[in-house]
Amino acid sequence: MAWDDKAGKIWIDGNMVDWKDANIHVLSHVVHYGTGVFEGIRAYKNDKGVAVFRLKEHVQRLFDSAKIYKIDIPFTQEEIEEAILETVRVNNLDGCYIRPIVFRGYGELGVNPLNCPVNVVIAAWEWGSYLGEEGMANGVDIGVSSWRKPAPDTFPALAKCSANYMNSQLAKLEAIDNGFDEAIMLDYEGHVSEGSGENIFLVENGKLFTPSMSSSNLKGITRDSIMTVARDLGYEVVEEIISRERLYSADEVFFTGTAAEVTPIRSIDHRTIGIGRRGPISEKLQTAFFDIVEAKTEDKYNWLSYI
Ligand code: PPE
Repeated sequence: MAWDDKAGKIWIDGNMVDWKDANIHVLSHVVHYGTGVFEGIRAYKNDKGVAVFRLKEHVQRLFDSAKIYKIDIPFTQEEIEEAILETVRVNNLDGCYIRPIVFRGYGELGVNPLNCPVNVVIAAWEWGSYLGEEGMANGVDIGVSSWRKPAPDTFPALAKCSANYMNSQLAKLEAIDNGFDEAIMLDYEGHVSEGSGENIFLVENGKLFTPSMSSSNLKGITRDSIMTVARDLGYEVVEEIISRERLYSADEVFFTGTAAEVTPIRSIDHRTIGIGRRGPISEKLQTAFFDIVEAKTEDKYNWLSYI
């Protein structure tokens, strides 16, 4: 197991706990029913220090996810923001991935969650390229999953909740079985939604397209960042319903996500996309993204919170 001898501290309900002692009861509500909402955030080391990327937006989404499931977080947003910075600080981490999770803990079992306490945990660790260094430079191979995203009146896509990721896992497992790096999922109507843990963009004739929020996708913070950067660079960005076959004929396709950052896609369902490796616009946006987090350009959108 990769984490067998892991050291470090994990923030639990206001206290720093040793990594190895950060345990919960096996009958916690979250273990049985997936009763958790979480975030994935990255921090980057640059010449000015260690900076957490879009901290406020991630914490806001965490609170929004919790509200959907009537989970009252027993801390303020400011307290959670500070706890996230503190977790990175005490672990002496440079570039890292941060995982805040709010869940229903140990109380009683039964679908009704209301008699279980709400626990808050923040962990951080080093996490390299999500789909591999090689994929960042040359692109990854993906397949459209036979598993669809849930309809809007089933699992709300705007909530980043633990249970949603059982659906993502079906797609990811199928992708691995088929020799792909990652899956792309369609929504309940058969339109392009997103990857198992990423949003998706297409480039057609120099214009960017991404599925609108009506396609059961997560409102990705990297998606928003790339739309902002792209528009600033003079590209038109369109959010609309996207049919599957447009993926095949696009000039470029790429994933965005906290873990995946900006990952180009070189093939979909064994069809070569564009030039068969990272395309010029994907590269430009990837560079613009890393220039911001690595403080090579001015943080003009105020996206960095230094620890
Ligand atoms: N869609 C899904 C389903 C998703 O899980 C993520 C993030 C995104 C889109 C992109 O959202 P954002 O990170 O705000 O740009 N996936 C997280 C979890 C990955 C994991 O394997 O765990 C992440 O990237 O942190």
